[in-house]
Amino acid sequence: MQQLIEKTTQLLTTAKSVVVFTGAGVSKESGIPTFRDAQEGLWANYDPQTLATPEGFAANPPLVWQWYEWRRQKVRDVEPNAGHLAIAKLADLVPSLSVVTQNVDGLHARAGSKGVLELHGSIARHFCFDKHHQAENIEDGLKEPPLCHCGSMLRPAVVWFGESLPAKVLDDAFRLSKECDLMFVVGTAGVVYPAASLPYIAKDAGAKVVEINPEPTPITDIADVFLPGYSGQVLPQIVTMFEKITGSHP
Ligand code: BV8
Repeated sequence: MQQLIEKTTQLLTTAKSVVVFTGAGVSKESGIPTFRDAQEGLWANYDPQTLATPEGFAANPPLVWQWYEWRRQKVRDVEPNAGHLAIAKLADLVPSLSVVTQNVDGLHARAGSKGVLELHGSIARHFCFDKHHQAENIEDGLKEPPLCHCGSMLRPAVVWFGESLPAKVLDDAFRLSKECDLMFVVGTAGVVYPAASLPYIAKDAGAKVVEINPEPTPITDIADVFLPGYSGQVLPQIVTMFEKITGSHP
């Protein structure tokens, strides 16, 4: 692993523009279960891929609302982990670094990362089902969706399966992936599209790809470096090594 960390750090020393593309795995060590983990407790017999859909919500608004309420509470109860913090710190050490995440938990921003591109929206924001009117200050602990001033049910401002990603965010993510010379792919199974296409776009545009994941994924085939480990352990080692060889330790 040490040599792989060194190889990664060498790539960082020459990188002008870095993209860090993350999935649920980067929040695992904060205590947020990933999509691949069996759902916990009372949600054990529900499949996220049916709950996280407009059809799932329309079929049972209270159930889907309570699922998100449970997840929102979980996110509130946890802290960003050493992986999130290392990504935020790395942004101060390289010429340019952008975070593009599939996660809806807001932990990158809470760790200090700026301008995070949230491809799949945010569990902390809401809009109404019919018109996407924004809604603020939603009461905690509700058992069913409150109504918008227009009468439509409120829902979390996340991208559900079968829904389009926010066009501007996706365009920015495509542009950054084409322009970067180094992309970190951290904690994603790489199966949900169009997000999962970003590492391939970066690679095709000539970027180096470094993947951090305890398991290989489809993206491992195109990775220049595969670091088989937990992001909360590997990322801080990369930052420490980078500071050491560049003498950028403040
Ligand atoms: C779209 C927000 C079309 C919600 C999410 C059939 C019908 C309908 C659609 C499709 C279909 N077939 C394909 C599609 C497209 C579909 C898709 O890709 N499906 C997949 C499942 C095949 N995509 C969509 O529907 C997208 N929209 O295509 O629109 C369209 C086009 C034009 C016009 C109109 C419509 C929308 C997809 C977004 C869905 N929303 N989230 C919510 O959160 O509730 S996706 C959600 O799941 C996450 O955001 C994330 O993207 C994904 C989970 O993936 P990962 O992040 O990779 O997490 P996962 O648990 O899978 O893996 C964790 C990884 O971490 C593992 O590899 C593990 O080894 C690793 N790990 C674990 N611990 C650690 C670690 N790594 C590092 N450190 C650790 N400690």
